[in-house]
Amino acid sequence: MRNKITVIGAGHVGETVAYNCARMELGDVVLLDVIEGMPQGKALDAYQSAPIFGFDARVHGTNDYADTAGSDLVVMTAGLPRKPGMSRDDLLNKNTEIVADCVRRASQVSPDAILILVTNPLDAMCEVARRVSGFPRERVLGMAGVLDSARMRAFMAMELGVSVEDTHAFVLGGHGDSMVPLPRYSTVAGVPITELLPADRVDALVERTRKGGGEIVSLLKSGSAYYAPGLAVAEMAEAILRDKHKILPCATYLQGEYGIRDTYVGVPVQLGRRGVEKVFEIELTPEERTALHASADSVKSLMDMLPASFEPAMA
Ligand code: TXD
Repeated sequence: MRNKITVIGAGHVGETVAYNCARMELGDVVLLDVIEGMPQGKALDAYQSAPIFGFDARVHGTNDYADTAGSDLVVMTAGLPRKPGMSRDDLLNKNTEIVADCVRRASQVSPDAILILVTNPLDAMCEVARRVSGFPRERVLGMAGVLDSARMRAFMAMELGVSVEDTHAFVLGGHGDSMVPLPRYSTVAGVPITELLPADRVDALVERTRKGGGEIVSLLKSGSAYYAPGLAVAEMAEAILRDKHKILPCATYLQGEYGIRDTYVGVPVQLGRRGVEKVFEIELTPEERTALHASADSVKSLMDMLPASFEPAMA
């Protein structure tokens, strides 16, 4: 039997997630949005590419949560994107309302699903979903590190003129300006970039990675990035649904790892059919550790602004 994947929010990121999951034959996809007709139209268009591409996965558009029942994976992309000059945190209040409502409805009809959050501010939205769904931390995680690492890899390939396939990058921390790219763990064919580039070029790469989302927002003028974000989610979905035990940086609820507790923050985790199977604690220098803690503190201050209690999904 095929997996069932629900994507909530059929905007730029949602449609890209849905299309890539179908194209990769990860399962049948249900694309849901509040706007009537729009998810149905996009789903039909996506499915009409199946005969050309040659993938066997249905794509179904809907406005009704009943159609999402029994999903193995629910990807949450609904919410407002940033406008130029806005920080991800400026989206907190409106997107908290949207995410709480969507996760409540989705988790009621798919109580065994794994939830991947995409909506910004990412780490705080993961916490909203965890509290509303009541799911264990293994089944509520967020996409940011895969995208931020891909951005860093793209910048490394551009800077060094090498194949993107030879690059590997690690970006930890919250999905915001305080994220922590780790040049020591970022390599080209296994060689750290700190040995390949002068310090000022490494610093420039780190800075461009931190501001990678904002760079696209200001170029686009309206909306934010979606090709790389959509594919980053599909990579996580594949690791989970194909039980690959793949190690990827994901927003995860830490319970003492890295000396951080009760906060979502991006760290390397192993993803498989049960969701987050293991949190990896990699060796950090005192400076890297301080930066990770500062990033976790900024996530925590945002989490403190969330409503004290949410109506749980099973109420
Ligand atoms: O790395 C990351 N985590 C991110 C996050 C990378 C890129 C985008 N990131 C965030 O994802 C972005 O800041 C936004 O918060 C979300 C979605 O971004 P997208 O670019 O897809 O926004 P769109 O195109 O505006 O789409 C949002 C859709 C739109 O179709 C709305 O009608 C729908 O969300 N929406 C809803 N659907 C269902 N239910 C409700 N309540 C609802 N409200 C809005």
